[in-house]
Amino acid sequence: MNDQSLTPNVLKTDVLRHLTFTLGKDAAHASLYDWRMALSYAIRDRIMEPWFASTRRTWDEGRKRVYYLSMEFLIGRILEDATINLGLHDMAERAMAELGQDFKAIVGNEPDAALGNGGLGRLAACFMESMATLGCPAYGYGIRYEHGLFRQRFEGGQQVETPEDWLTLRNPWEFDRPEAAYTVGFKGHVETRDGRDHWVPAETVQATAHDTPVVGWQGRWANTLRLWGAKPTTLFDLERFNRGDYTAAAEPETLARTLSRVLYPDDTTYQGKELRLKQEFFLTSAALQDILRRFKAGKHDLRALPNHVAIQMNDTHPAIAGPELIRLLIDENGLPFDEALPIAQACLGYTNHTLLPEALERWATFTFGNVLPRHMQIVERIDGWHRRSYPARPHYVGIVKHHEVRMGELAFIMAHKVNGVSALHTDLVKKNLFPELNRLHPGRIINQTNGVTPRRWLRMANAPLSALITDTIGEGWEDDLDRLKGLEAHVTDAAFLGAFDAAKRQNKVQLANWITADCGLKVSPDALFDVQVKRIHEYKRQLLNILETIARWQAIRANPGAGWVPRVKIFGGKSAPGYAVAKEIIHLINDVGAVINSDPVVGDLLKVVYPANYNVSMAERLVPAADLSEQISTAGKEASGTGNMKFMMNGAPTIGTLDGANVEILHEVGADNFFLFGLTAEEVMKRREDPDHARKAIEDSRAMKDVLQAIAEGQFSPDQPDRYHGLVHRVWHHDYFLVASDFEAFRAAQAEVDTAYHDRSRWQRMAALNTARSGFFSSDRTIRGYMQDIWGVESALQR
Ligand code: T68
Repeated sequence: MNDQSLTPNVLKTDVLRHLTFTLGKDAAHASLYDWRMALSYAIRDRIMEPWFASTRRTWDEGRKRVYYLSMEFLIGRILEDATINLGLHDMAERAMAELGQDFKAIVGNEPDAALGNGGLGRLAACFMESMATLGCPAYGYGIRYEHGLFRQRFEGGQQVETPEDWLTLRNPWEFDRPEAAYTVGFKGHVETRDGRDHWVPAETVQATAHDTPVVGWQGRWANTLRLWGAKPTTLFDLERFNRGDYTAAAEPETLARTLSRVLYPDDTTYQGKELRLKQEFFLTSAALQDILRRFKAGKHDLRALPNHVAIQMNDTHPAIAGPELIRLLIDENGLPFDEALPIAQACLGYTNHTLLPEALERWATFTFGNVLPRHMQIVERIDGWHRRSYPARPHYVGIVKHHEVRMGELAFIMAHKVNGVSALHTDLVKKNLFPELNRLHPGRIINQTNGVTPRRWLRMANAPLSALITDTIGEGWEDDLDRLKGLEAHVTDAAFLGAFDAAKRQNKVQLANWITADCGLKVSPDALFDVQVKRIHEYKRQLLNILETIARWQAIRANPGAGWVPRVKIFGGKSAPGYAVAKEIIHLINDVGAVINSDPVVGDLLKVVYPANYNVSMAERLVPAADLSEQISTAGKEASGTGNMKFMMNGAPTIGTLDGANVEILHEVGADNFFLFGLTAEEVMKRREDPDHARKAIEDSRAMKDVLQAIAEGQFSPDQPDRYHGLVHRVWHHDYFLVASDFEAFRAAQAEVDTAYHDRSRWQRMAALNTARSGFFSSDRTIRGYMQDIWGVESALQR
């Protein structure tokens, strides 16, 4: 839907009009922020037509809608992405240039919307974009956190967190909807009146909607991301205020504000905090009330709900949706439990993102029953119903056991489909996580391998490569990514490979300049850029990577003239603030970097870079410039990974284990174009049975011993030689993630990388084949799978 009436002159006029009348600024005194706001409003205006048209068509055609419930949406910046999807990029660039402004600087002025921790939140954002591109009528429901994920700084090499404040400046993308407000209750008690149960909450807050339009490729369709902010239900206790009790007078406001104040920064551990449970219920209850209000406006019988509504629970965080929907149906709409239950099940789907036991939500029945007394009753009823209806074997645990409510089991039982996020992960969900439920409900667990949006992660982030792709295979690959296969015919063409390499080099030069500006470090774009960016976690094994870096440093020092391939080791990522071991690993990476980067013996042969505050925008710089993608988790631990797909699309071969979606990447790209190493998930389990596995592996590896020795001696912490004694001890004695056992295999794979990189045309061919074979990992493919297999929703667009 390219807006034909729009010319650079019209756009310029729009920008100036917004500058004057929306922002009240004279162009002569406008700051970069002002120009960014004015351009954002001008671009936003162009989303209105497809947005309204999409809503109208969904109503008129009585279409089923998808409701994606997620505690996290890691959107990043919006302006450039919206501009590209509307087909207005070149025009905007020109219009701004004619106004004397630099488009790149303007889009770079936008703060990231960092309403997520990592993969799970970013997946939700990619899904929103793909649903809009595919014309899948959908709402995303989340929380409008005042503070997204914390900002990371390094002090003396250690992570320091400061609050993130994306909302201190105005957010041009959201529309406040004070009229769309719902009351959400907590605590209190349950009363029985006329034979029916009623929850009488002791505390209430108002959830108010803030809508952001999400426009798909070529502006053909737009959906809504509706984020809830919390407001007090009673503004202010005037009586208490007049008595001089100012703090108590403001109590309702305090409760409300804390609810949507801050995103919990733990990505894979679960803390059992009451406020988190309240946030989860706040999101879920507001969303379900909104869904039922919209459904009833269509005047349908509630029994038809599943024909119009598909609700997806992004992990168990919104798993209270099961009991809350039943509560709304029976307590507020008079349906009997036996009718409400199958209606709720037919609407609900549940996506599992992790097998890590420490990440599985389990609320103490005390906390759960205290915050949500009515839901506690309903959960017990669901559990009882399930135990009676599906006779399980003795090891079955159920939903409520040992004074805990198990949210995974609850989500499973309340959903008609449960999905894993990669083939391997789904297999393990069946075998290890829910074996008994899988037996009782065969066919309920299905796979939907993750994907990423090629609009943001290729077209927008990598302009040079995108231009080459279009030159080579023509237009239209952005929403039909399998067409990248067409590049394969060109990988024997030296001119094409040269152009592919030139695009990569252009990105590397840009990144090198940014690294100099951001970290004060010079790196050579001729070096191999070896990138590991993701949350810092033991299972992701940044430790393995830095240990190999130390081994490489030692080997270079021992023989500097051995024809080394120069490397830049790039790390990025945040640790959960309370995760001590992850923080120690961050400290070690920075300490090692300080020593290596100032070692004149290695010079350009090895550099270690760790820019602070990794986020979506930083990923957009790093991914297109990477030569090598590090995906080295302990097999069986990474549910899927999505960074791995972004690197592949951008022509970076993977060095990786057989974990998560790496398995499928390997399958697509072929073993010649992937550096595979390490124990398999099965071997990992076996290996752990040997209590001596780490010691044996270390004794078998001269390099590993030397590395641990250097760390233990304090070579990287001369000011505090015993700094890493605990860490070294853990590798020897509690190496749960098998760093020692995989170390030599990793080193060998890295040596193969060097060999392959030496051979320029071989490397270029590998890189190009990674892009050419990445079509499967478009989130469009993933969303088509959800639409067909889970939601039963059809596209409103005909292609
Ligand atoms: C990630 N999970 C998986 N969790 O680790 C990753 N958890 O393998 C997968 O690719 C991705 O999900 C998408 O499926 C997460 O990112 C969280 O961020 C998280 C947040 C809060 C609580 C628990």
